[in-house]
Amino acid sequence: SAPSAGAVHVPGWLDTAQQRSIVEACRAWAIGPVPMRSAVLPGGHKMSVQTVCLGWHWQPYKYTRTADDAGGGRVAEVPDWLIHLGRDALRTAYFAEGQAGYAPEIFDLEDYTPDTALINYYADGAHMGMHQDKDEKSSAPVVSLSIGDSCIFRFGNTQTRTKPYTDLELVSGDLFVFGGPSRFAYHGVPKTLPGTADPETGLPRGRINITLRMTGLQ
Ligand code: MD5
Ligand code: FE
Repeated sequence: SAPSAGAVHVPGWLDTAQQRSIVEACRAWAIGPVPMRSAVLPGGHKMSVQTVCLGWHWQPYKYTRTADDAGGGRVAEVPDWLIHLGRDALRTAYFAEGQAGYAPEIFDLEDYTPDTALINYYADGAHMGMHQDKDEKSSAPVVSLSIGDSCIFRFGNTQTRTKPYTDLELVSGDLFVFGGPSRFAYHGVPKTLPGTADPETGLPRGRINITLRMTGLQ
């Protein structure tokens, strides 16, 4: 089936108050126990996006419990409120009344227990090249939350990092769930749109994206 079968975009899912409290939590996580950093790719290129991780520490291209590339500390746990927010996101995207009816083989929502969250911060000019998320050993959906500046999100296909792809705008408060065939599709963020953030969220500049994932690791 089409890669878009399990991909559901829910514009404006988070209200301003929810976004504000998430931004506040991100400000604390960005400081420690493992500080936010730009990961360095095997070829030596430093990513323009800055990342702080919960549960597991992601580095190109693996998950570890301790941050061997950022001081060696153990990352903070994924808080229960964020796990519950992830389940709410799936409920909205896949099970809500009037939803197009992608019937995930997956589960029982209670089986959705994201054990890692990657928090990406895009300062002005930051971007993310086309890639697949395949460091996880689970095919459970990825929940993506966007706060701050809008961005152009490039949603591709499972075969190549090039066309066909669709460019769409992700706005502060938007939820995107990537399950089913879309879970392993190529995607990227060619650019953010500086100056589009609403300061009421507590993030006057830049873009935060949080992804909740099940790693399938022990
Ligand atoms: C972001 N982050 O906006 C994006 C949102 C990353 C990353 O790409 O790896 O940190 S995640 C979007 C995503 C996940 C899994 C599948 C697909 C998209 N997809 O099929 O398009 O910072
Ligand atoms: Fe990704």
